[in-house]
Amino acid sequence: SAQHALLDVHLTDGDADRALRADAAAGLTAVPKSLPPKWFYDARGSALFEKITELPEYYPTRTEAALLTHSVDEIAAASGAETLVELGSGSSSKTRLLLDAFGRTGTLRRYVPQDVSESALRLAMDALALDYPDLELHGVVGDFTRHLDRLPRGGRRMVAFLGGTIGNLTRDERYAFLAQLREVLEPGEQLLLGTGLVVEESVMVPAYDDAAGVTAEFNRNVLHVLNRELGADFDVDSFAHRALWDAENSWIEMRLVAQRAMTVRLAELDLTVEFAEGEEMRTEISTKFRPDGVAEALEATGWAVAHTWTDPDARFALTLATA
Ligand code: AVJ
Repeated sequence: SAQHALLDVHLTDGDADRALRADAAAGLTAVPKSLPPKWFYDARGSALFEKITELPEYYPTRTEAALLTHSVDEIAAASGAETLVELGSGSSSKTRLLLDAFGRTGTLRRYVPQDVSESALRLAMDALALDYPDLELHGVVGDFTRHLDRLPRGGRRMVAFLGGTIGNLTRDERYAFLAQLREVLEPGEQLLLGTGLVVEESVMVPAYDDAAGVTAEFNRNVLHVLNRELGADFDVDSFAHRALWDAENSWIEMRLVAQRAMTVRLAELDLTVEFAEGEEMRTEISTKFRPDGVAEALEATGWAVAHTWTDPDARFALTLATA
């Protein structure tokens, strides 16, 4: 394991299991039914998401990566941070772009990756320890919606929240998240926020409904997770994938559509749920922003926008804000 590396664990397998039970019980008994997107990401779901990022239709990941490649030296120079915190650190390619740029400006001392998966975090930290021997590593296993107050303090921090993941939150959840993050930081510390922007519907919808059907498999994977973890008996292939643009809410919504009437038993919850033929269950929202919408949310929650970088097609934005 990585030398000189610290790892704080605020989230155990038992915590995750309790949260899944609570989310499934609430979501499957609600009208309409829904499930939170965080349960897509078991090992298979994470692998399917990696495949999604390579699809021709799924532009957000490669757009953000190109934008970051192009702007990372400006970001590091504008930031001057001593500690880089990354929320949902998952894959490390974006991390390395940032670490290399901060290496050129010479201010960075410490990297604090935060993720829900302890195993993923350990693997990422071991690899980083080899390639960045002078960098202090301090991993945090936790949920960014619940454990922001446990982020290690000290060394002027920049918190990176990339990938457009903030789009998975509703407006209320987003404002609460931004306000809480602002609260736990010291004045002058920073946030680097990645957000998907509103573009043509004909570009956005296929990104969530690809021709090869990878996103459909990713969407249905949440039912495999419930079958395995909660002893459920979802007939996974009897649910169809649907993606739509909700203009009023400015989000892409993914749903699973029951192809026939079904009775599903969740043994571990002692719960039986009925699906009508054609019934739709929401599994994800992915909010897309107008550029001033990002600034508005930040300013309303106590942040000052320092700079915004956008790709040439205005599909994605990186915003640096100061607490
Ligand atoms: C990783 C959450 C940013 O919302 O675009 C990809 C997840 N869902 N295809 C997104 C996702 C369907 C993705 N995020």
